[in-house]
Amino acid sequence: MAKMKLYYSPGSPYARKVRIVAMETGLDKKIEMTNAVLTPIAPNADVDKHNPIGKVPALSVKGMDLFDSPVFCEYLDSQHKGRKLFPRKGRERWVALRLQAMADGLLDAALLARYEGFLRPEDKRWPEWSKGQMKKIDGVLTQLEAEVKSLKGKLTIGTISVVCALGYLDFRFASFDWRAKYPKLGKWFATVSKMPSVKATVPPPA
Ligand SMILES: N[C@@H](CCC(=O)N[C@@H](CS)C(=O)NCC(=O)O)C(=O)O
Repeated sequence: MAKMKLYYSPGSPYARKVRIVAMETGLDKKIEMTNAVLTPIAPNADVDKHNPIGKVPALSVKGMDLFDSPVFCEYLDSQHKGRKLFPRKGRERWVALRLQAMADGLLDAALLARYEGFLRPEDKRWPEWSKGQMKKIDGVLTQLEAEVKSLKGKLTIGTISVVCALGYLDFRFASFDWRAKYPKLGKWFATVSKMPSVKATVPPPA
C-alpha cells in the first residue's frame, strides 16, 4: 500500500478521529504525519495544496487528496481486513453514522465558539452568537446522555467521534464542567479514555 501523508495538528479533534481510526485499523505505520499550523486567518500553504477548504485534517494518498474527516476515516476503514469501524449495513451502520454526525456537529459549534472567543478581535465579539453555539453543544450532550447505552460496546466511527468531541471540550472549554450535567456520559468517557488509541491522541496541554 502506498504511503499516505496526513496533515494534522495535535489539538485538532477532527484529526484526532483520523489518528484513532489509523491506530485501531493498524494503518498508523503507513501514515506520514505532518504537523500543520493554521487558523482561518492564518492559512497554511501546504495544506491549501491538498485541501481547497484549507483545513486539517487532509490526507494525500496515491496522488489523490482526501479531506473532511468522515471521508477519509471511511477511506482508511476500507483499506484493512479487520473489524470495520464503519459498520457495513443495517441499523448498526446508521447508529454509528448518526453518532458521528452529532459529535461532528458539536465540534463544528465548539470550533465556531472557540474562534469567536479567541481569534476574533475583542471589540468585535458577539456574546449572543457564542451563546447560540454553546446551546448546540448542550443539545448534543443532552441527547448523548439520554442515549448513552448506544455508546457502549466496541469502538465505531460514531463512538470515536464522540470521544474526540468530549476531549475537545476538555481541551478548549476546560471551565465548562460538562461531567456535572451529563454524569453518564462522563462515566462512559472515563472508561473509553483508557483505550491505548484514545490515550495516545490526547491533545497536548493548552
Ligand atoms: N469538517 C472538517 C472540519 C475540519 C476543521 O474545521 N479543522 C479545523 C482545525 S480543528 C481547521 O482546519 N480550521 C482552520 C479553518 O477553519 O480555516 C472535518 O471533519 O475534517
